[in-house]
Amino acid sequence: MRRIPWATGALAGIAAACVGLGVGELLAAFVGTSPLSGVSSFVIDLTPGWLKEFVISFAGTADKVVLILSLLVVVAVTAVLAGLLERVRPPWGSALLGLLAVVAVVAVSTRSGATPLAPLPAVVGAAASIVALRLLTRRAVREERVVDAPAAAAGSTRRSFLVTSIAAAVIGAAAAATAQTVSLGSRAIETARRAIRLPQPATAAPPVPPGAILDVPGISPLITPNADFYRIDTAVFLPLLDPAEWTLKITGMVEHPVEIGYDQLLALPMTESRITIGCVSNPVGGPYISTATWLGYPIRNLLAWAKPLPDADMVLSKSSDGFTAGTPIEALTDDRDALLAVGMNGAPLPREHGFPARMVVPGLFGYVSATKWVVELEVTRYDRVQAYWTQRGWGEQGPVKMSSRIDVPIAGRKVSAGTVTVAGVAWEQHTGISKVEVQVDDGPWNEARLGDALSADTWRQWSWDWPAEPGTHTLTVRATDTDGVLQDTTMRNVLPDGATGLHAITVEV
Ligand SMILES: Nc1nc2c(c(=O)[nH]1)N[C@H]1C(S)=C(S)[C@@H](COP(=O)(O)O)O[C@H]1N2
Ligand SMILES: [Mo]
Repeated sequence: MRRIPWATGALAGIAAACVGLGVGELLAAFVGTSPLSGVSSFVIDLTPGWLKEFVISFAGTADKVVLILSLLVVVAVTAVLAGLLERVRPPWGSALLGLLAVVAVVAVSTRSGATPLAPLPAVVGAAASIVALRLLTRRAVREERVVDAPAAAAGSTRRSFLVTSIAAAVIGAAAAATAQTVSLGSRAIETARRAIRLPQPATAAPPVPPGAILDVPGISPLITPNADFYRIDTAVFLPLLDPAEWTLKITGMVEHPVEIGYDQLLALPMTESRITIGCVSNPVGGPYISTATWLGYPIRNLLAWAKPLPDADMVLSKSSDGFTAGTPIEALTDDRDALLAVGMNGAPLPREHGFPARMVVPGLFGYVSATKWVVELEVTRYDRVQAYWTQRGWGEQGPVKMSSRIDVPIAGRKVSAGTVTVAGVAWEQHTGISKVEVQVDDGPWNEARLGDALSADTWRQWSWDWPAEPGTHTLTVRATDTDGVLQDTTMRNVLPDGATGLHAITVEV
């Protein structure tokens, strides 16, 4: 067998390592631990104090960069060795790459809190690099054989090895770099988020009365845990906002533009309020509505500093990712708890719910009021500018619509005859619910038991014990608000300003 030139072997090794890094780091964006970050923190743990201090003394906060670069140099040298070995003594080059994988697996699995899937990206990445090394070496060998063939053919095949290996190296390295910057950034923000200590509220929400929570299995919890809170936004990648750099600006038709940073915001007297927010795209009976205990600063106070001009009628809130919402200025200046929120159920806002700060406005759909990752409030007028969803055909003002939902029994499920508890939630934020009724087939409306209201801004749980008789039945629910208005029974689609109609389910007894 003809031996391939040593430079060819080295290139094959580098390309194979890049492929492995790219596959491993990309996979780690979804599952397991990033091999590069796992090995970095492993190395940090093993590094003696004097060496750490030495690196920090000349590199400062770039110490992580120095570490990653050193690791990459080690990987590159090993990769070149692997390529050269594979050229003369296959499969010892592949074995050397396998050894790198073993180091990575040990590193990621010994991190505190490592899950069983933590080493998966390292293993899959190593496998990909070994396959790449073998394929590239085989192709190089094949090309050497045709070197004696007519010059044109030889040139084109050798070019094919070069093109393939350089392309593999570039794509692999780019994939690794992208995955790394995305996840390094998000890890840094998550670390900053975890370090935040939220202040105690100056105005606390009254405790939840025991009568507000109905003991029915399967009913929506009165306060939605953060992990279960519905999520709607246009963000493909979550915005990465560092609270140390974040500010909120109040601009536009104001006497005094205002700018406030995160620490300044946390130092203000905070209000705690339990508020239900919902999405205009929630179909009747749908899931896009949840309730949290929010901690934030009243937006009316911020606006009071800025002093809006008298002819302003809208506040255009802007997210760092370009989303905008247009909120009627009255809703932000009247006495409701329209908050610039920093806390959700006792924790700093989760990143997917707008960290470090978002708006929460009782009584309005999210798309006109609940801007996450908010960075600017521009005081303006509806006849001057349109917000994101309004430009796309949705209503301008977005007040919520009264609605009620059956959570249990689950639609289409079989239940046994006898007493069946029918239960769910009903809401009309900032007005409040006074009555919920359930109808079986075409029968009379039966008044449900209502959980105590927390406030006009939160949904209420309801339940009704149904003496269920065998057969297939339709259950329908309707609510009445505290003004005595009955829920709108007309079936309307979510576009342009929210669905109406009654939620009905069919169950088999
Ligand atoms: N930055 C930003 N904020 C946003 C949105 C968005 O797409 N981007 N969507 C809005 C919509 S349509 C809704 S219903 C609520 C949802 O908030 P949640 O994801 O915390 O439940 O956020 C609002 N705030
Ligand atoms: Mo929404």
